[in-house]
Amino acid sequence: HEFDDATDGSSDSDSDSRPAESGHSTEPDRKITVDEPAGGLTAGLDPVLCRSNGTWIAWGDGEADELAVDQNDCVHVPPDDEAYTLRRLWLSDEAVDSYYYGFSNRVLWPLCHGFEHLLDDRPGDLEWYRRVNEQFATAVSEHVSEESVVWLQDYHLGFAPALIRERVPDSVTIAHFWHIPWPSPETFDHCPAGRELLAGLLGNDLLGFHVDRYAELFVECVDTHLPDATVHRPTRTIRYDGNETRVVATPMGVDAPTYATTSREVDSGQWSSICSKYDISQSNAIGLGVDRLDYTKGIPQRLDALETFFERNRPWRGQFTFVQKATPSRTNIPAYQQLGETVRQRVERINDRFGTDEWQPIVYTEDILPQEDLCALYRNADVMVVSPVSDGMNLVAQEYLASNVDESGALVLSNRAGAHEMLGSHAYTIAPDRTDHFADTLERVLTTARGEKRQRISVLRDRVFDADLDSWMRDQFVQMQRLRTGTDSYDDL
Ligand code: GDG
Repeated sequence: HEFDDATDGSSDSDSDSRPAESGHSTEPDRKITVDEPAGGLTAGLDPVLCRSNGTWIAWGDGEADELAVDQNDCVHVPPDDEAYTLRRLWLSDEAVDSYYYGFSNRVLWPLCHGFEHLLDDRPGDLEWYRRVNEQFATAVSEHVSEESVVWLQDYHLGFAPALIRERVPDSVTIAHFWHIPWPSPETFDHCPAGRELLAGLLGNDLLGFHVDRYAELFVECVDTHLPDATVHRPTRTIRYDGNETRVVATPMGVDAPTYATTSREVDSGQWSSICSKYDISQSNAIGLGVDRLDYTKGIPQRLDALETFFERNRPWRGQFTFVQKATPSRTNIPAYQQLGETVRQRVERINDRFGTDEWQPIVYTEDILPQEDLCALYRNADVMVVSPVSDGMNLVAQEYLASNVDESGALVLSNRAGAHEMLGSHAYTIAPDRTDHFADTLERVLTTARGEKRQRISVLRDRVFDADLDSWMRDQFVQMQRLRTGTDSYDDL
């Protein structure tokens, strides 16, 4: 994969911002090497696929991927073991532009996050979305047997479940996880081919969302927009076109033990070199934001709150530094270019206004950090600020908690993140647009006694470890198994 590629049949949308994707690269001597993902869903799926000798169907990219595959566009993973098959699909530049940077990210992404005003339905994009979904469905049909389980990831494959259903035996189980929010029926009204999308998703046996609210809104949308569907609200079961779909909420977790271990391994030398690189050695307190540069993440709102904070809290000038790590993403879409400009200008303004020769209030970087450096920042940040305007879950909030092994930090969390349902009770809650309250909360966190903060973070860390990536995966597979056989045994799958 390239950096901004999330168009897998079974990869995750957070791969949008993960630098170390699984894939192939060519060394100067043209030797092909395998890049393993550092964490997240991609790494989590690896053992599941190894155990089931499964097939991972994913969009391939670049010369190295093409050189790695056999005549059936397949490659064995891991290379020396042949535990599972990675099947590559090849998309033309036009397909990528229209399917991925078009319908997926100029229509479905803004729509599902409630940014209807940014919807940009260009001619031809929908048709490419349809075609690529068909391409995935055909590839799936070439790899299934009677007993197969097909697991789809995310909004890039909204039409695929029904298309797969047409092509495979009835005994095949189809499940799908939708990683972003689901909109209200009123917002969904703006969706081009909205009925086709609902019908596509109702090809699934199981459809998962992060939180109850999204699952409920999906059922409401079907009720409103698909009169031929029979909806049973109490069990969130929908019958449509001869198929039955169960809609569930299963909040995704992170690989908490790995984050904690990596953080513990960060030594003081490594931390010192990060401090000198970002010039934060002198600060008494460090704030941190880690986001894809996306208009849903509420970065301008966070900067407004920081500006107000520094305006009101003179003594914290020179003492508190906020590190904002922003990863450029989907940069060929105008709304993203504009956001990038806004954010950079606003950082400059705040730094001009309050900065001195020795100190800058905001350290802004678009660097892509290795996992170890990210964990070092998570471990040492006194305040983590996660302030999206809309966010399916937000894994960064959970990664911070897992990595803050000394339990010395605090999480400021937007009430609009899916993660708020899981962590809201002990995080410091803010509403991203309420600048004054947001700034007050920052001040409150910085002045709260250590003991209180420790109590809060300790509860939150337990939650993140209890509901980690592994438990999320198990949950999905148990539900699939239940639908297939009426039993709960994950290991039978
Ligand atoms: C979508 C939904 C949902 C970022 N910079 C670096 C880096 N990252 C990693 C983080 C984290 C990931 O990127 C971002 O995940 P999020 O969950 O915050 O956001 P999205 O990309 O929007 O993901 C979201 C998610 O899917 C899963 O369902 O939670 O709501 O929008 O893992 O660590 N990783 C490294 N260096 C960086 O510089 N190594």
